Amino acid sequence: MSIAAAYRDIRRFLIAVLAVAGLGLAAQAAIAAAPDTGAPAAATQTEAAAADTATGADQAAGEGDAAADSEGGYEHLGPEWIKGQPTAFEDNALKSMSFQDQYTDDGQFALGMNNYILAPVIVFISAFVFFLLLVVVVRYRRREGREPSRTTHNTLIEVIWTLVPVLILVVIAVPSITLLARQYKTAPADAITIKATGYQWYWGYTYPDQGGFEVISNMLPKEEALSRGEPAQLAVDNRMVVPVGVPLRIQTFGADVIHSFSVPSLWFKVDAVPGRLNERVLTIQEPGIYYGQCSELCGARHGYMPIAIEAVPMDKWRQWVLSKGGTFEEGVEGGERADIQAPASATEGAPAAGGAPTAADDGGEAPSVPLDASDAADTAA
Ligand SMILES: [Cu+2]
Repeated sequence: MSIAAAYRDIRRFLIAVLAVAGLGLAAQAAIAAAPDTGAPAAATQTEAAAADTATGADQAAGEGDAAADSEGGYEHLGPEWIKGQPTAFEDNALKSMSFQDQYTDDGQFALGMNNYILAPVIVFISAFVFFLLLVVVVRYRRREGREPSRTTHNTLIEVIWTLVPVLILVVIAVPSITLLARQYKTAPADAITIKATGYQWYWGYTYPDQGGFEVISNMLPKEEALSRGEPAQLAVDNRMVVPVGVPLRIQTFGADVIHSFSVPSLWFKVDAVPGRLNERVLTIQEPGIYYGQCSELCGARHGYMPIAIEAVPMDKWRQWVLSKGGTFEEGVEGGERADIQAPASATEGAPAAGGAPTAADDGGEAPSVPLDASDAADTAA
């Protein structure tokens, strides 16, 4: 056996090792991208809180100071109920780069499509192209002196490299269009309407079916959020409280500029546009707290108008509505309420931009406009 031949064998072995290592890494990435359904999203931050507070919505009463307001006997969910929030890189590097766990049917469908169709297709094609490139670079390098084939117009190869991509696109298109259609589904007639209005720079949640009261939601200062066991920059003074397991007709509206109502763990993002009422149906599967953020650059404090949704069982939600002075029409569940959906009446109760709800009304808790460096650094990420 000549030295050249041995050299060639070693080279082939090295290529094979590289290819296997590449495929292995790709497979690992695909597995890591799969949802970790066993553990709750908020593990590290809330485990301590959960340990001394037994789970169960009614037992949140122990979290006296965690409740922003408890009038009317309604106790807010404590931090052990946090389900939808981002993961820090330090806590779990892979999870911090992936999607949040999903708590709606659409979200689970979309996440499944990503994990079981898109990610494998991307990984396979990338690995395949990389492998071919590697073979060509090594095998036909000048020093070897091999003549590559100059084949042109090979019918079989051309048919293959046309049909295979078409098939791949069809495999992607079917669930993709299905997902699009699901996201455009209109809310059923008996859905509960909640209107989220974006203001510079906070959210207002109006409940037109329950008498039209509005809840103003401002971000909590960092220390206040952390003392309640909630994530800084995401915790708010008044959450958007909604019933779990029933369809909600979420309408969005911009009082001043375009905002965007976005909650990643609920697969929900709808722009809030001035002069226009957008809507999308939302059904949350489990009780819990789900955080989101304004996702349309809307001005200086765009990064300081988080969204916090508190999903609770229907009877608890009714209790909350009553505590806010809301009302329940008889027969509302099945009745026709088309008149309530009219944009004019829906916008009437909303305070003007910079109007009624100010920092002073909330006890001056809202941070003032010149941001301090630590806040800015947190949001820059
Ligand atoms: Cu905004």
